[in-house]
Amino acid sequence: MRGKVSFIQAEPYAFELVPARSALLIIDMQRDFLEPGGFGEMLGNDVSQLRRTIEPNRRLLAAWRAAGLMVMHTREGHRPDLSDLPPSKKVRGRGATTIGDSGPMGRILVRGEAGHDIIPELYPAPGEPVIDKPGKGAFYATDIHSILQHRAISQLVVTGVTTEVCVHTTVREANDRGYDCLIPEDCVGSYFPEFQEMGLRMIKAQGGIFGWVTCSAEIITAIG
Ligand code: C5J
Repeated sequence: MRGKVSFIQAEPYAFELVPARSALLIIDMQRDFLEPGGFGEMLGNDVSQLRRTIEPNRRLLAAWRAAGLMVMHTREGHRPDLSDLPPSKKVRGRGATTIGDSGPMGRILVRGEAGHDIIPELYPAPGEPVIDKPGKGAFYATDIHSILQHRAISQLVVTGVTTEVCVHTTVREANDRGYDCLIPEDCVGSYFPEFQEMGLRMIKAQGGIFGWVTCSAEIITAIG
């Protein structure tokens, strides 16, 4: 038995949501990526491009929680001793300040530091698993797949930042492992508007090669 099915308007075609088999996966809504004065802004990025996703995510998260469905969060970051940081990632970008160095909100992308934590608006509730991932994808070097399998989850609503990096990598990893991924476009963000647009187009191209794209209001209506 699949349980109740809700049809959600999406591209390239309607998504058959089975709430009992679905998890909301919120990617890397961390202070260093989103907050003014954080690492993202220090690198010259326009954080307003990401901050516009906060309110839609907040509404979707509230509806998802009210429906009693599974929620998971991820954070990109590394151990304080940086032993899980590939040397290639440490030097990438040739910046003066890189991962592990002191930044505006503590050591950059290091677990336990203020900037590494999730923004207060979307803070995980007790019982919601938080996946600490050293890479861009949520499935690389984490236990997320086991956790989802134990809960018989086969569909993921994926939100968060950034669209073309950690959201995309996660959706591709999930797709290859057999999960159906639905992406509400107002709940994912990129510092670069052109990457936001192309990132979403890539997901739904060729009959939904990596997944489906919708908006959060459609999901909220379906689970209400
Ligand atoms: C994420 C990044 N979360 N852009 N990280 O997308 O480095």
